[in-house]
Amino acid sequence: MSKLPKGFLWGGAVAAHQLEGAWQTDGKGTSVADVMTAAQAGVSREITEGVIAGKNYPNHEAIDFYHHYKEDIALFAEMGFKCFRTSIAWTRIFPRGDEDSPNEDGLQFYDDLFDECLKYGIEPVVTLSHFEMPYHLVEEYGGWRNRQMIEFFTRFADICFRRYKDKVKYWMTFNEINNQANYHDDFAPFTNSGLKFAAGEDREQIMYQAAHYELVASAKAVQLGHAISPELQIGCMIAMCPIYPASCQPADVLMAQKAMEKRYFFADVHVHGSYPGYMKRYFDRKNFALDVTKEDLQELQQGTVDYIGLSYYMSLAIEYKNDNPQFDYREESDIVRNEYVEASDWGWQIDPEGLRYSLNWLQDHYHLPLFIVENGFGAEDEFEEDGSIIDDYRIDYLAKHIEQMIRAVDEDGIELMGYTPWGCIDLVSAGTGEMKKRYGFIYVDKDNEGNGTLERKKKKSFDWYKQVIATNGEDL
Ligand code: BGP
Repeated sequence: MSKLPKGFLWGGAVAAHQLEGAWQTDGKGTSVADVMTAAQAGVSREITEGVIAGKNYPNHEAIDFYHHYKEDIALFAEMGFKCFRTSIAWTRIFPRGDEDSPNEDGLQFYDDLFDECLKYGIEPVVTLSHFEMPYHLVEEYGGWRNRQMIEFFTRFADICFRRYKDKVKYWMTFNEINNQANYHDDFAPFTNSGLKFAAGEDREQIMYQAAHYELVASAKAVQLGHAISPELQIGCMIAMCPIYPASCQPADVLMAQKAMEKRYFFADVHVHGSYPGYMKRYFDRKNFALDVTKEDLQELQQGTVDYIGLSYYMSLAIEYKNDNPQFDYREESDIVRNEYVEASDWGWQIDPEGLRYSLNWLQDHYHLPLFIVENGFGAEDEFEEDGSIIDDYRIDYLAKHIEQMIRAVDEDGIELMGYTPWGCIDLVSAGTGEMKKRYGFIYVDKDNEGNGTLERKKKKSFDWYKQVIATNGEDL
């Protein structure tokens, strides 16, 4: 007897700009992801120093899902997917973002894509904004630092809900909305909110302002969607990365609690429709002059979400440093290595029990159904002599996480809608811009330099995941 409910939504997850390619096809406009060279986007870290320095983020072609989607969805169907999470590229629908009417060719592409999924009984699960927005809105309006974005986004959301309401039941508004809180890093605020910072600007204040406009836009979108069809399930999407105290010293425990508050208050606003007291105090203490109107607060109240989508890859640990009297979370200096868990080649700490902990934490705080819409292991795959890819490390990671997920449902009573591992087919890494950091059950022949035939090939994990789905998680 399976411990997961019947109808559990097994599937896989991707995002438009990381796999579609076809960046200028059928009237698509330029998005933030399309201009992410080191120089233009101000992107830091590996992207400036690494393999694609001086080039565009390799999403212009990516894995050309735009022209291969039928073949790819057939492979997902072969694995037994019940759902497929993707995003709609805003720039296919509104190429510049501020037009009055949408681009019909872009709308048609997603009609065809969703029809192809439904042909196999695969439910599309759709994120409206997954780390991209029309670049025109960044250049012309400053991205989400500008209140006008609310209007542009809700127009986009409205068109999508109306057009696809009979094909798509599960929606999410903003991918990993809380990740933009990493404002020290140029990458997260740029991809989430189209923010570029000038020297000397108060980045943190601008980020919270942008986040507020996004939260209001999300709440308005939820209301629009429900008015268009009460059948629609509209969720938020939170990057879940629990922060443990480095020790049981009370100051470490309090520090971890404060850090969790700063990272997850976004979910409070989405779910409860208001800002928690500790964030209001924080804004006051920092003297942030945020543009938050009475009408905004009403919108937040009226547009609370139906479920929480979450990504889970790793956990973190935090230590209290004596120079931080307010217990204000500073990821760059207070986060420490957790010696009890291992890490991937990219330093992501592997912690399957952290997934069970996260599901319990979220359920305790929000009392809403949960949906794991990302989880996975980025690794460099190598071919065996016979041309096969034996990705036991990926199977091991996923099996251990699925096991903890099942225990959360079975032993802890978590209400879980489904599980869609990230990058079910190899795609461009969001954080590093690399192709070599692969997550897929399906290998795609494309390298960091943009070379390759784009041929698709099943890895060992393909058959393994097929069996997991067929047994509803019994056979790991
Ligand atoms: C999440 C994003 C995805 C994705 C994933 C893996 O934060 O929602 O878009 O890419 O992380 O990250 P990376 O691609 O950096 O390995």
